[in-house]
Amino acid sequence: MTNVMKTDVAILGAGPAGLLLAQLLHQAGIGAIVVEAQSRDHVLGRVRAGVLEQGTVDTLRDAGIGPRMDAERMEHHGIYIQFADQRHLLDIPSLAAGRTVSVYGQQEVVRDLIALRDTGGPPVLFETRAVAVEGLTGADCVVHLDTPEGVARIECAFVAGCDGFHGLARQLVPGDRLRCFERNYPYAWLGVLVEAPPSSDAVVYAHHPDGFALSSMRSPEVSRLYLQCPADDDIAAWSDAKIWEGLHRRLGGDGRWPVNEGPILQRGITPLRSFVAEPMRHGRLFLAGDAAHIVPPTGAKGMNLAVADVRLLARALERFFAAGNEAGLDDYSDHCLRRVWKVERFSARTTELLHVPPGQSDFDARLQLADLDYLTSSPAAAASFAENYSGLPFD
Ligand code: RFL
Ligand code: PHB
Repeated sequence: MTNVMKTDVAILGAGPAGLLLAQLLHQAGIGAIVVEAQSRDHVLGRVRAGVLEQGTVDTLRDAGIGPRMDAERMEHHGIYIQFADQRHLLDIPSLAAGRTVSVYGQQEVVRDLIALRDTGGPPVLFETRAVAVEGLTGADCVVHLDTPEGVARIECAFVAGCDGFHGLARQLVPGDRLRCFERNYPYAWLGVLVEAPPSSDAVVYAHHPDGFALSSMRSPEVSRLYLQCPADDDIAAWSDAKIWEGLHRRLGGDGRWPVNEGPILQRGITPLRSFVAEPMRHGRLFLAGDAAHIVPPTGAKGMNLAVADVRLLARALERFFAAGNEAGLDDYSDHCLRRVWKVERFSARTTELLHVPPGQSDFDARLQLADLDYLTSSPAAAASFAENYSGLPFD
């Protein structure tokens, strides 16, 4: 017999977007069920984003994941921009009205949000894939599920599509209603998680003639490092020795800023992409996070954008369930997209500023150095960068 569940909001995906939405709805007394195609261990083990805007930290704290995040996050008062053999500090708080950014791994945010689910409120059904949805433009909808126990379904008033770039939700919007905007980049990031203390007290963004490199961290004992590599590169082509040689050369400044080596705990290649789907609503379906938009990771914005969407969606649903007021739901897509496009802009421009495209002309290489010089020497340029990096206002 088919298992039938009923709730107010079915949430597809237990990434940061889906898990945070579940918690915010729980706080507002709205029913929800989260379905996640992957296993719990898989979701907990994914190493991804690291930088949280102050608004994201505040939102997560209000959502109740504060204590461990506040004890373990590393609050940063700046970032380094390195190019032409010089390293420049951008003092983010002094440039952006006191706002800071924090380094706290996405997998820790996910772990904290799953831990909250284990103590009550909406359940997360792992290894449960949404395979179809009916009734999005009718009075109620039904989400059909594949579960380890067989097929099941959720009857609900709304569906939140928080199932990432490769999920089902965006495909539920009819082709003639959806417009997608996309850009692919001719390079990718090779990322390594390393058992070694961070090589610097702040995140370092390095432009080098061989390509971009980034030095970040996850804890006082674990570093996170990235190297620009060709878009079609194979991780098997990168021996440990080649990875370290690339990192020392691009980040090390001939020994002035040594890169700490250690065992490589995890490695992978991530393509870089900019993508926006419009609109972010179709009937009873609301898209949030990577399901609706992707940014290249250079600006450290992906998870922060997901949090911004979910804040708005939770507030709109709250107004609907408390007072039948649909204004927030009607405005959701336009409201999100105004901020999304500004963050797309910052992420694309920062990517172009720091990476070396294949076949770059000498003229473009000089322009890029002039851009970097302008950013690190003009207080106006630095303030504009810091305003975006520390996070544009939510509203
Ligand atoms: P997620 O995290 O992809 O979660 C979607 C979830 O949906 C599940 N799913 C389904 N579940 C049920 N039924 C279906 N049919 C389903 N289809 C899919 C998936 O299994 C998955 O668990 O999306 P969400 O929640 O929108 O979160 C987005 C963020 O994960 C992403 O934007 C960031 O990781 C991007 N990102 C960064 N963002 C930052 O804010 N700061 C950073 O410093 C930063 N660095 C990065 C990044 C992403 C990276 N990679 C690997 C893409 C660095 C990297 C290398
Ligand atoms: C990370 O720590 O993984 C990280 C930091 C800064 C970025 C992207 C990723 O821009």
